[in-house]
Amino acid sequence: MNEKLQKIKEDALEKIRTAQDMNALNDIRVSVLGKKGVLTEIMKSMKTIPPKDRPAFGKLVNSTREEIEANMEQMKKDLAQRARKLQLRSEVIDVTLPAKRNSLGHLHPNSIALEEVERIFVGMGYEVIDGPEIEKDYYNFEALNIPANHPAKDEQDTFYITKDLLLRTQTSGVQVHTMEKEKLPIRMIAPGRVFRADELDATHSPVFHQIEGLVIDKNVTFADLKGTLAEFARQLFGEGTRVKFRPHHFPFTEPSAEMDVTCFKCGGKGCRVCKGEGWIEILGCGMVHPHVLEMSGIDPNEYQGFAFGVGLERIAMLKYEIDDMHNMYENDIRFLKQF
Ligand code: 2NM
Repeated sequence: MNEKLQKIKEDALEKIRTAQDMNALNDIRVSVLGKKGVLTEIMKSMKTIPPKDRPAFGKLVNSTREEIEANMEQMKKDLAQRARKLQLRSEVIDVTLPAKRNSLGHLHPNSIALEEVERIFVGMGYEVIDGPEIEKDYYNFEALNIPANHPAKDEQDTFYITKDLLLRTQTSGVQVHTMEKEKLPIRMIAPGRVFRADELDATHSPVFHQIEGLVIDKNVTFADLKGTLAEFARQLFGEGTRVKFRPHHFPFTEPSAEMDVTCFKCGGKGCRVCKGEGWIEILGCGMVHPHVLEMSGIDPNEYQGFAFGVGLERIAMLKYEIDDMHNMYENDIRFLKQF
């Protein structure tokens, strides 16, 4: 009997020692200590041994049970610890690894330059106004005093959709809509995409951007135009920038001029940016032609205005020293990232 007990104990301890998880341990508990377990069964065979040996045998069964239970308890703790270790190892995070970089894209030089120009004019009290890219011939040409036989109206230069509809070649149509609709005075700029039937080369593109400005008020003179545009040039190209106006011709302004600025790179000595000239042509401007005011319902005897037009690509390419127009339309991220 004692040997049988010894064998049960050794079997049980060996099974406990090699148990792989809690389930295995539980199976051992049932098969050894459970109601029908081997240790319980052996207690029931107590009556087959002589009465005088029974207390000693009972003691031995109890101590065996206690030893098995203690081993089981210890193994339970070991298994729990082992499981926790495995879990921690599988969840390890290397906090010294570099973070993943998100690629954020980049503003186009046109967008950077436009924000700058808008900031300057909004700071002087101008409104930024949008308009349609498809215009009636009237708003793109006729209302701007551009006659039917003007070379700009040639099909070689303008994308016509129908006889009367076209892709705007300048944003002046927006100014005409504003003069027709809005109350006076007006202080506005109209930035936007414009279209010309050009091939893309180093300095031309069939699609480009213009910012045109318009001021209409009582007693507006050419001095207001000069002061405004000189201040614009100083804010855009730097405090030391000087400006000069050369007589020019536009059908929609009289008198008309082109404005040059001293080269922001060399200060006027002559360099690569200004092609040795010291001066850079930056915009066209003039006093709004009385006929243009009249056609939009404004009395030129009561109100006068000045207007100007700037090429956005030209400004951006000058400021960021970009020498080929192709770069402005390819949107190569390696190019865009530089500004
Ligand atoms: C330019 C040059 C000079 C201009 C004129 C007008 C309007 F609608 F008010 F008559 N808008 N923009 C203008 C004047 C545009 O671009 C070189």
